[in-house]
Amino acid sequence: MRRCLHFAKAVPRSQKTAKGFELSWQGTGLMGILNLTPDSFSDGGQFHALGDALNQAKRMLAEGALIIDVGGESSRPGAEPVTAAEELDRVLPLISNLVYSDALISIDTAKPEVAEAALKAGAHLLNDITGLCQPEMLRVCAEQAVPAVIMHMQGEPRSMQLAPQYENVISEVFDFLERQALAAKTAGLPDVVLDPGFGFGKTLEHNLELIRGLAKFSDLGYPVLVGASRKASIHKLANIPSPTERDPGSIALHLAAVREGASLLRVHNVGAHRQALKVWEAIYG
Ligand code: HH2
Repeated sequence: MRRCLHFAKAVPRSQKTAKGFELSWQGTGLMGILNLTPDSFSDGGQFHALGDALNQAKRMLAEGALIIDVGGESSRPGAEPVTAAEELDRVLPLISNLVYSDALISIDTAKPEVAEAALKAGAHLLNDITGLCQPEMLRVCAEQAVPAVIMHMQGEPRSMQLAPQYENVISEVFDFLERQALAAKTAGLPDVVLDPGFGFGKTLEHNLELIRGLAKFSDLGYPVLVGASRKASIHKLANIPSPTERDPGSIALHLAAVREGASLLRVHNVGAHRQALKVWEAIYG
């Protein structure tokens, strides 16, 4: 399980090394979700005002978030795409303010032009649900010298949950992540994080299989991130229609992921996860 990430330049809380800068963390790192969208499935519309978004970022940092993941476009199943201009209008004011804190900021976008502008405004890494498949994304990250989260998705958000199909979900996701990590290295990115993409073109059984088989992903030598927070699988398993009431199920999925090698979790409720992880880590170390 890798618990550090390499950067080409100094980022908050990083240490200088012979090759650049390294951010390392104890236990499991939490990436706090901050969506500046009207339609995200759980926090949509909640942080529209800049003040509310900043307060939420501060709150997540105080609760122990390692990274704040800023997003301006929902990727929930069936979500309608937004233009790059609209997405930038949503995310840039927050990023421009957050750079004055000691937050490590990731930009959650599938658009190279949004990534480029957000990174220039001060975001420290890219979170790409399209897994760096667009050559432009590789170029942007290489030019800005930032690491990226490579996430696996089958299809695209509008239709990905209609009929997801795999012969072997673990090996297909593994092969994709291995290929894209190599592409990132070849393009010159300082580092990557690998994410199997819980809920992105996957049935409930595919999602559970990926969590059970997650240990294999650590073999690639990169930090592994899982983002199951409040997702529909929890409703399918425990009959909880309201996403905001799915934190207990999120924590259960995430602790299983940590047991199988995840060192980063993407979550809505940072405080609740921190509490659960403290207890869990006291038992398993
Ligand atoms: N999930 C979502 C968005 N971005 N990024 C990564 N790396 N991994 C994930 O699992 C992931 C992600 C979807 O969740 P959310 O941002 O809460 O909702 P929405 O897409 O509706 O804004």
